[in-house]
Amino acid sequence: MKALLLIDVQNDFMPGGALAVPDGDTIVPIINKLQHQFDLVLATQDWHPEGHASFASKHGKNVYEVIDLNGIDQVMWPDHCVQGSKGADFHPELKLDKIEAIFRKGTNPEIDSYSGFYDNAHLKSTGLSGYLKEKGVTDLYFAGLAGDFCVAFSVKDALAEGFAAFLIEDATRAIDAEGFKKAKAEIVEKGGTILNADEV
Ligand code: VGL
Ligand code: ZN
Repeated sequence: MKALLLIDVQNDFMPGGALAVPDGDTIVPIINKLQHQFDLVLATQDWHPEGHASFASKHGKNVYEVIDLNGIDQVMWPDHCVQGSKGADFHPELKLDKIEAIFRKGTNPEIDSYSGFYDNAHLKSTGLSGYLKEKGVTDLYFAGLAGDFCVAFSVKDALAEGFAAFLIEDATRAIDAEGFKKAKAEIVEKGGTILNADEV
């Protein structure tokens, strides 16, 4: 059974948003067209409390600086996807009618969570893996933002959880091209597949 997991298709990751991914909005029509090809469509939502530990403003740091946060490298992000804010909403054009469940992440104020499965220290599960297994999902397809962060981390966790994982490259955009290239190589090395929407 194959499922589509939409990662963080939220206003703050769109052009004009707080943590804009270049051309992030161009994936929305592609994702909308893709949805009917899947038995199950799910989404993640980055959902941070105010003053989250990943926010540069919290530490008086410069944005995009990397700090050590409890032993883990943490990029200092602009304040983004604050719970209940307009920036945390899904893109207004994203079709929502097929999305059966939304997994929120980044809610713990002390730790970031790029993956839809686990926080960055792999301490706490969102329950996504168990949900998918109960539904009988074997093949998991990924689209959304950002390719080099939350999408890549989710794909790698999916592979580690035993799912066949497929990254739909033209239905994602990255913050940093070089980082995304590295992430894709890692995904392929771990047994994942990179493909385009017309190959789904
Ligand atoms: C993301 C940075 C911080 C993402 C979320 O969705 O890729 N990136 N929070
Ligand atoms: Zn975030």
